[in-house]
Amino acid sequence: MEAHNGLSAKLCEEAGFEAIWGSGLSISAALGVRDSNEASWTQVLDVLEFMADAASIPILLDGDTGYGNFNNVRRLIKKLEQRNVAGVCLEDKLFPKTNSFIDGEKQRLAAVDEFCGKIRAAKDTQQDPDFVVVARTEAFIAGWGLEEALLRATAYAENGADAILVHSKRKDSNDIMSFMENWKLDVPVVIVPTKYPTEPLAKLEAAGVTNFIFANHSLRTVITALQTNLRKLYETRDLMSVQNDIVKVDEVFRLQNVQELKRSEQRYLPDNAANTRAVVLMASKGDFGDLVADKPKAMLRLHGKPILIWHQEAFRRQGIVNVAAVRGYRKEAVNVEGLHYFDNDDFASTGELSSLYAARDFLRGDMIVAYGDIVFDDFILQNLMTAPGAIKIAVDAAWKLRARSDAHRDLVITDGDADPLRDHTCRLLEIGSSNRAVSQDKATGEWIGLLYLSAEKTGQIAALLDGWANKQPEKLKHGDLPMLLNHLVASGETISVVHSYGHWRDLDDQKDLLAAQNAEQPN
Ligand code: SPV
Ligand code: MG
Repeated sequence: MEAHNGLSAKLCEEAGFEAIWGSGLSISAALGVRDSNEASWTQVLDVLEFMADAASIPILLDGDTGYGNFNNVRRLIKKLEQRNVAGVCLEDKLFPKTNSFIDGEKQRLAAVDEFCGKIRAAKDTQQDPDFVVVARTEAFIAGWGLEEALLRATAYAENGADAILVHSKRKDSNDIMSFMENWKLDVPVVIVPTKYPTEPLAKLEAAGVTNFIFANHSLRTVITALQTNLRKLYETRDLMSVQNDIVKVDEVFRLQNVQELKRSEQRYLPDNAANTRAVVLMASKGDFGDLVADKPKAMLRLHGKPILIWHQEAFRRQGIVNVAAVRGYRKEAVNVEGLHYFDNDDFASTGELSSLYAARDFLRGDMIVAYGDIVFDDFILQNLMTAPGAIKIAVDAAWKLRARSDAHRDLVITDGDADPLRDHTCRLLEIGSSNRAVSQDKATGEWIGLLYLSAEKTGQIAALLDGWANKQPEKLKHGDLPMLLNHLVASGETISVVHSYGHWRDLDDQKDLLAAQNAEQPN
């Protein structure tokens, strides 16, 4: 059965056919060119490669005249074998060939001895003993008749052809039947009954034909379907006019074996971003005066968009679609679509850990925990996600260049020298929190407010917070994230510090917001 690309090859196999005809006519037509060697042989080879990858049944390439002399045939055979193509059919015409059904009688045939040399060259070149070389005679097509057909077929068989293809353009099978009556060699005969479709194959089989090629019926099916449906769509401008006549998109996915990719992603992409969740802590009011009279600061607009949407989009660009926000102050004004919401109604008297714990049900799997009042460039989050480590924080090594509102909050001390170029990741030793001051002299950077936790660490921290909720509620109530990080370091956890230089802002007050609005857009 004919195929002309990977998809049609796969459909041939699914329909049950035993082998594929890589038709020169169909491949060139599908490429939008004529069957006159307008597509180069390597362009045809590229199509064959897709076909061979898509189907596991054997493919017989319609190799036309072999695209040149014996030497071109040798290279063709080598390349076909490398691509797992099972065989080639060579025809005794002259390069550049013309399709047999176009002015066939005017077409010149190759000299018999020259063509026999091509067959021998092909057989001598093949490495796989199962590779098949079919010799096709166009004697009937070119108007020479039975005698020439038999003479040529015999010479080709004697020079090593594995099968003979006898082509005819009569509307009946008389050429073929007379050929079969006189064919005495033990070499199989293949036919292409395109022009005599009313002849029962059983009759030809009884006459000794062993192989039949349906040479262009996939392509012609596609053309019919396309012409019908495209016309309907053009005329009606209504997708429903073809809806019931076309396969569902899911069928396309099935043919592409999308499931296999999904399974493999699970196997080979352990840090699959699609499984990562993010939680944005945005419950507190902040020092924003009138600007936050009716909404929390995460809903303040920066370059036309609420800060919370900047977050949502930044996460989505890294493949994180499962995002939660913990609301508090003016929670009713937080209306960004597509987020999970949790509420810390005690926001005025509690700290960040209470907000994080408000999202307790969301705390599972790989997680990003983010402050709600920061904006950052994509690479900061990307580096945080891809750096090694189970607990990671994004830290700005250029912190001294920033005007900071707090003397030591979020300043980090690490075991490295904080040069992001030399020392991309090092370990956190200590971080400034509301209950711990760190020395500015020893600080190597400032935590940006992005924390990454592997699924295992998310689970452990959720359990730790459960314990505090039960036994030390005050700790949970007033603790901030740096305090949690210091606790983890003290209990022996490794927290990796992922450094960068600048390219982020925190928006602590109106001055920050104004500066951010006047600066370049993030990303
Ligand atoms: C082809 O399919 O390209 C063939 C068969 O060579 S035919 O078009 O009948 O010549
Ligand atoms: Mg052809």
